[in-house]
Amino acid sequence: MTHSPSAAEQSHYRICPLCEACCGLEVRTQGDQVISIRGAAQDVFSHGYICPKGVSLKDLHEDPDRLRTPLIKRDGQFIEASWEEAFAEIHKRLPPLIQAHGADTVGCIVGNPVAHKIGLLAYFPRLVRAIGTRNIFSASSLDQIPKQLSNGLMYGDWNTLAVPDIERSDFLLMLGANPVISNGSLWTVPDYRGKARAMRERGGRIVVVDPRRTETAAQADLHLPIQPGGDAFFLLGLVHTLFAENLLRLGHLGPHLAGLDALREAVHHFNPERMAPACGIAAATQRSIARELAQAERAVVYGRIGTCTQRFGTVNSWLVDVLNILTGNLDREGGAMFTKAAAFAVNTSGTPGQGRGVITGRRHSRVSKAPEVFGEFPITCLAEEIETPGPGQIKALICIGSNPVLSTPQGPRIAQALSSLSFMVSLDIYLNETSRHADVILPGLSPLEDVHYDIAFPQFSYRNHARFSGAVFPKPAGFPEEWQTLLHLADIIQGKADAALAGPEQGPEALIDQALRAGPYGLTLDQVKAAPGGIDLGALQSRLPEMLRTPSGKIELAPPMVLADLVHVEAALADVAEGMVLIGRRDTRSGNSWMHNLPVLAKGPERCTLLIHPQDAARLGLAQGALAQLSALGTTLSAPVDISEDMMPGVVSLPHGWGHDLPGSQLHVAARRPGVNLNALLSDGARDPLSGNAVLSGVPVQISATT
Ligand SMILES: Nc1nc2c(c(=O)[nH]1)N[C@H]1C(S)=C(S)[C@@H](COP(=O)(O)OP(=O)(O)OC[C@H]3O[C@@H](n4cnc5c(=O)[nH]c(N)nc54)[C@H](O)[C@@H]3O)O[C@H]1N2
Ligand SMILES: Nc1nc2c(c(=O)[nH]1)N[C@H]1C(S)=C(S)[C@@H](COP(=O)(O)OP(=O)(O)OC[C@H]3O[C@@H](n4cnc5c(=O)[nH]c(N)nc54)[C@H](O)[C@@H]3O)O[C@H]1N2
Ligand code: SF4
Ligand SMILES: [Mo]
Repeated sequence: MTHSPSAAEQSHYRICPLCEACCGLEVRTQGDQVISIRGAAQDVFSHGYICPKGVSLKDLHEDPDRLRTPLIKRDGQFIEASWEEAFAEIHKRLPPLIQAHGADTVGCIVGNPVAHKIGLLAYFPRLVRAIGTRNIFSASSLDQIPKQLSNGLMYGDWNTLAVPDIERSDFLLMLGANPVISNGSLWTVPDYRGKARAMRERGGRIVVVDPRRTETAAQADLHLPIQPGGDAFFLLGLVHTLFAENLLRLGHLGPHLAGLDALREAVHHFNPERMAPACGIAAATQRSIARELAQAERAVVYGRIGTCTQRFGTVNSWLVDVLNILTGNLDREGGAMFTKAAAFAVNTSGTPGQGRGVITGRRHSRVSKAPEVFGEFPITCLAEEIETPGPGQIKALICIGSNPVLSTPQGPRIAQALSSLSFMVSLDIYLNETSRHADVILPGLSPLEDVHYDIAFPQFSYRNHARFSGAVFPKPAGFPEEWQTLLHLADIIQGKADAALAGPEQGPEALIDQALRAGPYGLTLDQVKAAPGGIDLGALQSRLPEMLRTPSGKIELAPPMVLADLVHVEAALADVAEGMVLIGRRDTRSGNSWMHNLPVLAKGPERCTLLIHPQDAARLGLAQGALAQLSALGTTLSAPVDISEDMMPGVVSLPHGWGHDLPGSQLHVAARRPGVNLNALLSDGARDPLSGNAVLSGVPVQISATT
């Protein structure tokens, strides 16, 4: 990189792609150097908020380990290649496999960064269509798919998710989320901490339900520790109380509901006394929270990943919305409200108030027979689909911005399976734990070389907005954008390997402009580009019934598939947890598995530590800083002990996304403090059968002192 001190300093506006808060940043540059990154004060949505990850975009841009050319593996070694050579290698090896074994022989995995990149999110479906494979997997089944399923069944669209209208709310009940650290999820809310503080200053109350007294719980009015996996019982205790004590306040929702009687009947047996031992929250507390929720002027329940990554993830996600509905807080100021995104939302297109709804199980995975949900199979089925011979076996893989070796239960088994593939392509910016298994790696651009418009997150935002950011730096000559790479791969598969790369008329800017024009505000991309810091489209507004897309045109309060699972909730009441259980954790300076190579984030104390309550530590003879051994499913890992009163007794916490000591990766900073891979201890057979989501929390583990 050349430093040009004579060049003038310039200021650029960039929307951060590193988490769901989608903050606007001000990037100051001089020549081809980044001088500083700050929150953009003029951003109409984030108003200057930034976290340390936003600052790390400089390190990411400059990271010498970030790939700047395609790599091809020859005799087990990666060598740098031109784009032509890389595409030629794919052309030589992938289409013959499809011809020999059929389209399903190609698996596709799509990871978290794809949701933050318009060039990947809007274009990967075209690649998938070109291949015609059923074997699609994504990080969604490690994360939010239960919420998408429950809301799809209730409101008719996978992305119709109500979010807390925090700026006008008096009471927030939050489960399984830690937005002070995560910066929010399925709720795009930059500076949650500031908004929560403002809410409390005007007399609002926040209650956090979490096995750990998290940073979010510490800043709330009340923390209720819950037995991991116990949310269904707690939430059912609340719903039961609302019916039993006649606390229903349906208000404006009444005419739009279907299934109220079926719901009442279904929860009849789940009284708080029976729920208390299973969730660890006393019956009296369940009742008082239910009353508080019903009686608050404007209240909202919000549940996030901790409620999804459980056996009853879909039931939990449904119960959260049920509570908002029964207390009249859905689609109401200060409650749980639906956004009206400026572009790309299903719930602003087609016929208002009615639609086809969602269905699952149109096909089933070959080995476990898991139903397809939202067009995907559970990512925890990936290894078995590669390992198991027979028609439809996955022999080739296209991995787009995903690191399943670290992010998915039984990651080491996945690594083994990947090494048995006939051919693998990774679209990734690093040579890491997963892409080291590829035969060809096709890199993406630095986020500072890319245009940005969020497709997904304006559909879950605390306020309506339209924002676009252009590239800060020109992209390197000859380097395709990721959407061009995807379209070219589609061409190769369709026998058009000689086609030129697609031009701008097929690119994201044309797509955004079309979507904005067709959207509910009739905007154009030029208008959005011309507005410094984006266009504010106002506070959320009531949208019922126009946003519904169910066949009935009603909110389905009692989806049969979900009600049927209550039999299993009932049966699980008898399962008394014995021994220690493991939960995960996020850190301010992490982003799942891939940001540990950025110096500004890697500095500071060791983060891959085992949090344990003092009583448990004493009983197990574990001292602060000593190495503990954690064992499950025949695997043993060691991690330094961090004794903490914040943990619930009987529960320990280890963060995910670590384990950067695998041979063949090229992550020099991360390798210095690799940590251990939590997912090596988790079962890939444990799923919510409705949504296919993996169970990542409340997993039994044996802990001992290292001898
Ligand atoms: N035990 C446990 N496991 C978990 C979780 C948990 O809470 N506990 N959380 C889960 C959740 S919520 C998620 S979303 C998943 C994430 O799971 P994944 O999506 O599989 O994992 P990431 O760590 O986000 O890895 C992203 C990959 O994309 C690459 N990448 C980054 N930027 C770009 C880019 O611009 N272009 C391209 N092509 N590639 C890029 C990175 O190098 C990395 O290889 O992890 C899940 N795993
Ligand atoms: N700094 C940072 N930010 C991130 C990420 C990151 O890795 N680092 N990842 C991003 C991604 S991909 C996502 S999906 C979001 C997730 O955003 P959040 O949903 O806010 O995720 P977490 O911080 O993992 O919070 C989940 C909480 O659930 C708790 N929990 C665990 N088990 C249970 C249970 O059984 N019941 C209940 N009630 N709680 C439980 C955990 O203790 C934890 O505090 O964060 C995003 N933001
Ligand atoms: S909170 Fe999220 S979007 Fe905002 S600067 Fe940090 S990583 Fe980027
Ligand atoms: Mo996620």
